[in-house]
Amino acid sequence: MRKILAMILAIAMLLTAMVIPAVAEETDWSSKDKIKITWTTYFTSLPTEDSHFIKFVEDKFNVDIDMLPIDDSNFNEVLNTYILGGDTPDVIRLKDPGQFVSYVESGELGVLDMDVLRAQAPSICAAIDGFKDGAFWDYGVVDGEPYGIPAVAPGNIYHLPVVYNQTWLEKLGAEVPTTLDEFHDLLVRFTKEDPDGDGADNTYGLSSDGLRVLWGAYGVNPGACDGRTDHSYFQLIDGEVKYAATTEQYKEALKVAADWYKEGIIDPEFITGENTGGYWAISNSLINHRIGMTVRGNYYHWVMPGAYQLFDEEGNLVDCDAGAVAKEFLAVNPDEKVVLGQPVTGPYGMGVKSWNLLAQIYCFSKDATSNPDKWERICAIMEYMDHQYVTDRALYTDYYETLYGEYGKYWIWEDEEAGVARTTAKFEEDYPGFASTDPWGPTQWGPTLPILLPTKGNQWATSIGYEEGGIVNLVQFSLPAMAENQSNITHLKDTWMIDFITGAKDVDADWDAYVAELNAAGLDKMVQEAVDWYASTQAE
Ligand SMILES: [Ca+2]
Repeated sequence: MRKILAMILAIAMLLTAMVIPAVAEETDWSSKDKIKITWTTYFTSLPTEDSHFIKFVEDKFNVDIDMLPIDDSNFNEVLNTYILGGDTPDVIRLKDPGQFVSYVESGELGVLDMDVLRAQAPSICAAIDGFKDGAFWDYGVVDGEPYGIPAVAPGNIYHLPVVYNQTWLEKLGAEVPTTLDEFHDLLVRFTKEDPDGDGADNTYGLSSDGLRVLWGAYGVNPGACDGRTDHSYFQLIDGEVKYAATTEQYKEALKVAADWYKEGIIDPEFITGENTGGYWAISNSLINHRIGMTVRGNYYHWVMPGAYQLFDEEGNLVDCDAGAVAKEFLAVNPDEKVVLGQPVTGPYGMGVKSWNLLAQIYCFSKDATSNPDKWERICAIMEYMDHQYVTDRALYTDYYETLYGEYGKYWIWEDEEAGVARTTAKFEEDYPGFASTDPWGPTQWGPTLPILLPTKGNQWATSIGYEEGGIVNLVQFSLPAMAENQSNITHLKDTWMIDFITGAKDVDADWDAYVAELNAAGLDKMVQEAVDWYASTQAE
């Protein structure tokens, strides 16, 4: 008996010894000097100094947090005044990553000690390492030196939705297309076979946003021609940095678009775009039966009611509601449905635009990075507060239990099996102003991570293959020449796109004039800058 007990104890000790290195080392911060840290975060109105989250961070990490009063609406301008006044905040959640390189070049930011970051913020580093082979670290590197931590908007892992009017498909006895030829055939049928059944010749295949499927089948995203969200798309093509809208692939695709226009399957109103007002993700052209498909918004905007199920507060599985745009569609067409398809396969593979994944860059004052005590503390705080984004169940649960308290009051499992929590109706009632706008305080202290929490909605998007086939912008923030010229260049690009498609210009005969006009407006400078930036991120 004793022997067995001794053996069990020995095994238990062995197990303990094996487990210890895997658990993050707990530092007793109270034994260290108290330090003051100026921090910036997301809020729309100022949190109180003794808000729940600020107090928590101050107590746990033995720091005095000065949360700077820079609200989101004029963040860039106010941040600038701090920096110009010599008061660079210690922790900068840089809302416009386009400012990052110029801040580095004017000497305002500190170089990160990556060894300390890796030791104190293992979850953050592991998440960035594990996403696209760590490629996003490059956004924080200037001339081979690390100055920033990329914050990723993980929902943008899913490409833009390829939306079809399912009721029209059913009426025509057609399937969701998978090749460019099938896609074209369907557009012809949407145009010629009266899919809305009103007896009038008043429908088209697609409009400006739907053309993204054609561009994607040629491997590029030159943007829709309504210009609003498609500035400066750069892609790595055959190892070279290219501006998408001057590539040979785009030129080839434009010829197809011009043919389609002649054929009458593109809505002539594509020139002004599909959204005639209201919420940005709405395609009025699709909702109002002008066209049969679109590529607009995000997948969750178009989810039909009951597409998947999720848990309510009592833990019962219930049908999901319609997404924001699906709701508008159903209000006009209560007996119809939309369905989400994939990009189609064409001459250069398949793909469709993804929104930028780079949301912000976290960067730091020289004082923060050169003072080892301060840098260590900042890294540890970001790590702890970022446990809200991780899939490690123990860290994630600890975060909720420690910060939101007793289970059931302010937080519950949205899906316990999947490990996704959410706040309760009681929480929304007690703290009605999202995140930092109330005595609860700011919840965002470190970069959002490229980890997609398996919410029921995200599980559904993954199940329909929406993580695959996105065309990603290589330069996800604006460099200086880009910032200066891109509005004008995008406008020219859009005007020429319309002229090429409608036949006002000829793709072969006028292509050189098009490229020359963009270059005269600064495109060549912008491309060179992108090439140089990309090379600088590759330097050791
Ligand atoms: Ca009709």
